[in-house]
Amino acid sequence: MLALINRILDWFKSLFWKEEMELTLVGLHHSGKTTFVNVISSGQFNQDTIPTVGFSMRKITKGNVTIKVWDIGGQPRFRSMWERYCRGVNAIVYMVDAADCDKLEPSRNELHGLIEKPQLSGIPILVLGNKADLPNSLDEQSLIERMNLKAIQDREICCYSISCKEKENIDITLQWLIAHSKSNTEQR
Ligand SMILES: Nc1nc2c(ncn2[C@@H]2O[C@H](COP(=O)(O)OP(=O)(O)OP(=O)(O)O)[C@@H](O)[C@H]2O)c(=O)[nH]1
Ligand SMILES: [Mg+2]
Repeated sequence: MLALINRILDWFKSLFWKEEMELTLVGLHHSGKTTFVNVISSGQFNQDTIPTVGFSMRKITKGNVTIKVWDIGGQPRFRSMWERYCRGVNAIVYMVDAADCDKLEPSRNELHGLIEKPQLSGIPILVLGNKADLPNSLDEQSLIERMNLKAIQDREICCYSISCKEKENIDITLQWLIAHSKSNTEQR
C-alpha cells in the first residue's frame, strides 16, 4: 500500500517538478559519441556520421529530466577544449571504442590526463565501452583493467559496456545519467 502511495506521489511530483542536468561527452574520435547522442534522443543509429568539428550541444528530454549534452570532437586538435566544456557539469561521459585495441592506450592517457585537472575534481564519470556488437570488443571487466579505472579513487566512477548499434545497455546508461540530475544529486 505504502509503495503504491509513493508511486502516486512520484507521478504527481513528475507533473510539476522538472529536473535538469548538464553533461559532457568526451573520448577519442570515432568512439561513437555523436552516435550515442542520436540514439538517446531519437533512437536512430546512423552508420554515416560526420566527425564533430569543435562541439555540438543538444537538449534531450527524458520524462521530467532535461539533459543538456555537450558533444565535443575527439580528434587531437579538439582535445584541449575538453576540460573547458567539462567544468561544472553533473557528469562526464567518457566514450571508448571497446573494439579498437590500438586506441585503448591513448584513450586511457587522455582520460587520466583530463581528470587530473583541478577544475574537474569530484565530477562523477561514466565510462562507456561502445561497439560491444563488434567481434573482440572488450567486456566491462577488461575495460576497467585496460583503462586503469580502479586507480580513480577521488570520485564516483562507473563503467558499462554498450552498443549504440544494437541499443544494448542504453537503458541502464540513461538510468545512471538521470540519477545524476541536479536534485537527485542533492538528495544523495
Ligand atoms: N558497430 C558499431 N559502430 C558504431 C557504434 N557506435 C558508433 N558506431 C560507428 O562509429 C563511427 C563513429 O561514430 P561517431 O559517433 O561519429 O564518433 P564520435 O566519437 O562522435 O567521433 P568524433 O566526432 O570525431 O569525435 C560511425 O561510423 C558510427 O556508425 C556501435 O555501437 N557499433
Ligand atoms: Mg562526433
